[in-house]
This record gives sequence, structure tokens and C-alpha cells, in this order.
Amino acid sequence: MPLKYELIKTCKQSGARLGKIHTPHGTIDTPIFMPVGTLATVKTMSPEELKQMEAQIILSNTYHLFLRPGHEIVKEAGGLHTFMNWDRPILTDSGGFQVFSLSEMRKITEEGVEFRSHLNGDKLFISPEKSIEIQNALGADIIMAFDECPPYPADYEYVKKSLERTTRWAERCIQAHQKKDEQALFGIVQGGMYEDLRKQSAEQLTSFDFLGYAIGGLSVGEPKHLMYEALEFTVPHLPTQKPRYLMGVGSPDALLEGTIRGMDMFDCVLPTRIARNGTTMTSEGRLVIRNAKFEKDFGPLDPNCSCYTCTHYSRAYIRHLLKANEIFGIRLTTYHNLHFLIELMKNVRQAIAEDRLLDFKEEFFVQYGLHNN
Ligand code: PRF
Ligand code: ZN
Repeated sequence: MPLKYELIKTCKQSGARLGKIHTPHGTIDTPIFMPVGTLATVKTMSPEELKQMEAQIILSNTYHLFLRPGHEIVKEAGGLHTFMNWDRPILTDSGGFQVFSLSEMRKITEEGVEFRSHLNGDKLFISPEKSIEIQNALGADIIMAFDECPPYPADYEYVKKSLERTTRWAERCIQAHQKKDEQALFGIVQGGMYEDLRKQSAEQLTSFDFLGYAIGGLSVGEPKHLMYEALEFTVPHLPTQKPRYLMGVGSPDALLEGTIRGMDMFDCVLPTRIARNGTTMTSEGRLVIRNAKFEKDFGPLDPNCSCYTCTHYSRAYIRHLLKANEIFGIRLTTYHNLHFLIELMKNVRQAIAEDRLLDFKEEFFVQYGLHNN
């Protein structure tokens, strides 16, 4: 078995889970936030820096690496771990989301998705078999089934047909998987915001022996309360003894709310993306560090943060770098934002261990300025 989930305990106050996932490249503590390294790099960060901030697992993308440099080249390099010099666990997403959000002129059929590359317009095709072939070549510890993520809003009939196709694709992914001893394949539950469709999708997928289950199709533009409701009616249909991954979610409040509803893994481009346009997440809320009011602020980004950025540089200095388009500026904000979410999840795990996650959430929200949401 390439993956083993160990449920350590459930928080008596919130129901959140504390666990460990054992993979061929090491063990990760859950609940966990996974930094995104779309193109085989977490933008601007070296693997040494990621380790220094205690990143335990990173995510990379099938769609992007298929387009550039091509999975054959990564395979020839010895796989993604060797290619990018990262020896801790990696998860690759299947392309089933990126093909819908990035490519042009998509045509979905039972066979797969035909699309044009967002780079050069080349006509390409990804099927469940192709996605697994690419992910087998990349060699991540955890790989994802090829799914369709319907937009929000989408009508009931469309979402039903879509999830049923996603189930058939999931079965084809299992059939196509050539590295069952080395890579753990996760299924992805779809079904939009419809309770009975989420149940149908979860029941169909859990009848197959996936090593973990993701919830897809959320955080696609719906109001947050709908996402939380969808989690509440989907999670009870997932097995207790397997990891649960909420895809594409990474705002601090959603990490907490998702954890409280029983999710174990999260990923999102949010911390790295906002860092590059000069926004930071701090214990006192979001800070737009480019703002003029920080011109002469010689204090740290976050007075409560112990990261490399916050222990060595001031808001005024970082603002200056960002305004001057100096690359070091976005490296410093990226480092801090990732550290912030990794540290948040470490504190969340501690709170679960001590059965006080709801208290922790309240305190965090008040400090972060979210208590009215
Ligand atoms: N499917 C896949 N990847 C994803 C999603 C999905 O639904 C989402 C939705 N938030 C993010 N990433 N394969
Ligand atoms: Zn910091």
C-alpha cells in the first residue's frame, strides 16, 4: 500500500480530525495545508525554504506539466521529486479542473476533454487514461482521478449527468493506474450544491477502493455558507478511515471551517498569489503592504510571526521592494504567507489534540477581524 491514514483522535469540542498520512516520501500531519507548485516550483521559493517553513507536502499540476515541459521529460529526469529536488511528499491534481478553468475551446465527451493549450493554441486531448499516464510518469505520492468540475451556478440536470460521467471516469482511472504500489489514487466527489447529488457521487465513488477522497466543485464562486453546507451534507458519506481533501480552499476562515467539518487536506494558490501582488495574511487580518500608510512603518509584517521575513525585515522595506518591482519583495511576502498558513494548521492540530478547536476558531476570528462573517 502506497498510503496509510492513521486517525489519531477526533476533537471533542468540534469533531475535527487529527491524523497522519504515511506516504513513500514520508509522513504528513493532518489537517494540513499544501502549498501549490503548479509548474514544479512553488513560485519564488526554493525547496530549502519550503522545508525551513515546515511545508510537509506540496501540490503540482498535471495539466501544466503536460503542456510544459511534458511528462516524458519529467519522467526521464527521474520523476517530479528528482526533477525539482523535493524529497518530501507530492500530490498532483489530475487536470480535470485546470482544463476547465484555463484552456480554451473545450469539448467534453464521454471519452475525455478536447481543448486548446492556453500557451500556444495547440489542440490537445486529456482522457482519464491520459491523466493517469501523465501522473504515473510524474510519480507523485498521491494522484487524483480525472473529474469534471461544473461551474457555479449549474442546473441540476447538468450536474447530475456530469457527476455520473465523473464516476465512470473514476472507474477508468482505477483501471489505467499502473503504479498501484507506489502512488495512491484519490477519488473526487462532485455534485455541485445539490445534497442528493453529493450523496450519489460519494456513494458511487466510495464503492470503489480509492485510498482517499477529495471534495471537488466547491470554492468555485458560491457564497461561503453554501460551501459549508455542502461539506456538512457530503462528509457523512465519506469513510472515516481514509483521508479527506478539500480541493482549492486556502483562506484562513475556510481552513478552519473545513477542518471543523471533518476535512484533512487543503491546497490553494491564495497565499502565493496574493503575496505577488503585495498582500499579506497576518494574525491581525489582511494587509496590503503596498499601501502608502506603510511607508515609514519599520515594524515587522506581523508582530506575532516568527518567520524569516518577520524576524529580519520591516513593512517599510518590503513595501519599498514591492514598489520597485524587486523580486526579493515577493519572495519575502510569499515566504511569510505560506509560513502563516502552515503555522495556522500547526496550531489547529494542537487545538484538536486539546479538544478546544471551537475556542481556537473564535479567538482567531476575533483577532483576524472575521468575527462578523
Ligand atoms: N477538481 C479538481 N481539482 C480541483 C477542483 C476540482 O473540482 C477544485 C475546485 N475547488 C480545485 N481544484 N480535479
Ligand atoms: Zn512572518
